[in-house]
Formats: sequence, structure tokens, C-alpha cells
Amino acid sequence: MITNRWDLLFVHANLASFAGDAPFGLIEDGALACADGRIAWIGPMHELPPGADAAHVEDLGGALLTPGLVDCHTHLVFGDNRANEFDMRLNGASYEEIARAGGGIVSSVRSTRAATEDELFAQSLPRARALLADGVTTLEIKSGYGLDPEAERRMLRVARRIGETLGITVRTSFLGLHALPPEYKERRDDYVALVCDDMLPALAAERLVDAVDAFCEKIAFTPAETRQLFERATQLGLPVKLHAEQLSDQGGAALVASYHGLSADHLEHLGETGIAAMAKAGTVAVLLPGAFYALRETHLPPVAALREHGVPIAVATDCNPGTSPLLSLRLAANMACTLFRLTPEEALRGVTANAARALGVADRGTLAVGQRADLVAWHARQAAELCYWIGGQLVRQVWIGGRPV
Ligand code: DI6
Ligand code: FE
Repeated sequence: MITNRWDLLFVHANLASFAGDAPFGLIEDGALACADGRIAWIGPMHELPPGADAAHVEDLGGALLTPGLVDCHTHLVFGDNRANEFDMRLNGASYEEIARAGGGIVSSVRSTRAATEDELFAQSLPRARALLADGVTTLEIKSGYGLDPEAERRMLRVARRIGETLGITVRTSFLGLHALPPEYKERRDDYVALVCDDMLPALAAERLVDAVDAFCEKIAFTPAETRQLFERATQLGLPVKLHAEQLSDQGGAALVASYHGLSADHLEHLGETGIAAMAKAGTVAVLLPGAFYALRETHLPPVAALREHGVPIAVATDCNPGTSPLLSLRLAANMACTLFRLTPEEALRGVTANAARALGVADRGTLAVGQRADLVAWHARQAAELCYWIGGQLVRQVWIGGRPV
């Protein structure tokens, strides 16, 4: 019995719901209704209640409708870019060599510190717009190119402002332990203390931090330093996640899992112990094929073992100026299939349901009653097309909270 007229009703849609175990959670020739920004009804056309009505009816004529995509790992706020290093790498320099020579992350730190908040916003907004144009309605943005209290704050404020400006959801992660700032070269412990004891509590008090991240790697921070940060995050009631086993196995995945972390990200060099710990804790494996591709890595993440242990797999752009200048989550999903051999269904659950889980947001990433009405209609009929086409513009229309963008 329909008591209320719905706000919006899609009919004749191919619904990839990513709910339940059916491939893609597919409902062929389906209908989906929205009310008050949420999904109010979903099912096959022939089960639509008689007399169903809505203020707006959209006949999709068999086109694909999915949840809004979720990009759960980006560094898209930064000053300038690093096309020069791209050039250097193509002339033979390695990422580690560039980093040790004062380039890499540290050069983005210089340009990010030099930018005003408005400049940073103006430079970063088009990158978020590009992701939105490709179907992303929820986006994670990390700090980590400021590495001092004011510049980190500026980055996080810009991240929040991007969300408000575009009407998308932005979840922020504080990545103070991304790189050692040059002025702390001989004083590692002082920098770690500054991050844990001053920066994190202050930024958290300003409600600029939704989660806490670190780069645990030989060229960045040790597991012991990471643990110090996680202890403080836990005291503050903030969830943790980690850049883990990107270039070597540091035991980072097991460490973040021991804090019931939301996700461990990269994971090319992840071993059995880390996988078992993640499975036990429910920590999501976030794969970042853009960085793998741009760095021309050859060591594949252990996808088969992740599957065997039932670790949820997400896929993200890692959009950043150094190792993944990638502005399409759909292309990341394509790379996850081609480079990492994920199935299209795994890749697409990876940019919807499992990506939402990696951000700790349960109300999106699937099409089901009560979920947010963040929706994308595509110039495609089959779900697999979303990671089959390489490039192109497949988005037909985006709705956020039931409203057309
Ligand atoms: N891992 C990465 O791939 C990026 N950050 C990180 O911790 C690289 C960031 C950069 O090179 O600017
Ligand atoms: Fe990253």
C-alpha cells in the first residue's frame, strides 16, 4: 500500500545494487523509488505496487543505475603538480631516488605550504569535479602535504570546502605522518611528537579529522612511530587506516588490523600474517592500481589470498601528484581488472559497497531501502561495461541525496 507519493521513481532500469550475493546484485528491468533523500523502494518492475506514483518519474529505458561511486583513498588537495618528476622517471630515475634527493612528497610539501587556502581550493576543486563527473559522490581526501600545523589545517579546510561546494560527501583523513618535513631531518622524534601531541588533537578538536592515516614504509615512518599515532587516535576516538606494504613488508597491515583499522591500503608486498590479521579484524584491503601503474611496479598484491581469506577488497584512485595523477575512479576499476585480475564484479564492489565500508559509512555503496539516494545512471546497460571501457564519458546523470546534480 502506497501511503505517500515518492519524490523520484526510476522505471525500466538495470539495477546493479551490490546488495546480496547475486552477481553485481543485479535486478534486471527494475524500479527504484526515493523519498526524503533515501531509497524507499527497490525491486523488479513487475513487483512495483499498483498505483505507484512520484513527483518525478525517470524512464531509463534499460540503462544501468548504480550507487554513486565511492573513492576511498585520495590525496587530491595539493599545490602545483609533479609533471617534472614524471619526466625524470621516464629519464631513468626511480621513485625512491627522487624522494631521497629531496623531490617526491617533499616537493609537493613546498608548493602546498606556499599556497593560500583560496589558491589550494582553486587548484584542487577541478580534480574533485573530474571525479564527480565520472560518478563519484563520496570522496576521501587526506592531508599530508602540509606537515606543519597551519598547512595541514589549510588542507583539511579545503577538503571540507570541496564537499560543501560540490554537494558531495568528503571524508577527511589526517596524514601528518606522510613524510618527514625537511626542517625535522635530524629530529624525527620531535616531529612524531608534534603530530601526535599537538597537531592531531588540535585538528580533531576543530572537527577537521574523520580518520587518521600514516605512511608506514622504509622511506617514511616505522611501525613503532605509526603505533604511537594510532594510540593517540584511539584515545581521541578516531578510526585509523594505513598506507601499508606498498614498497616492502613492514607488518603495517597487521598493525592497523590490531587497532580494528578501517583499511590497509596499497598492499603489493602484503604477506600471509597481514592477510590473516585483516580477515580477523574486518579491515578492508584498498588496492590502488593507479600507483602500481604509474610506478611501473611488477610485484602484484596477493589478490588470490585476499579472496581466500574473505578480506573485503576496495579500489581507489590514490589521486596524488607523485605516484597516481589519476582522475577517474572508473579507470582505477579498469586497471584493477587488467593489472590485478579482479573480476569486474569485484572491482565494482570495490568502488561502491566495499569502498563505503573502508570509510566506515554504512548508508551508501549499495542500492537498498534506507540507503542514501546517491545514484548514477550510465550510458551503459551492463555493469561490466563500467570497467570495460577505457576512458570516455559514461555518466548520464548523477543524483545526490535524491537531487539531480
Ligand atoms: N603513497 C603514495 O603512493 C603516495 N603517498 C603515499 O604515502 C605518494 C605521494 C607522493 O608521491 O606525493
Ligand atoms: Fe596514498
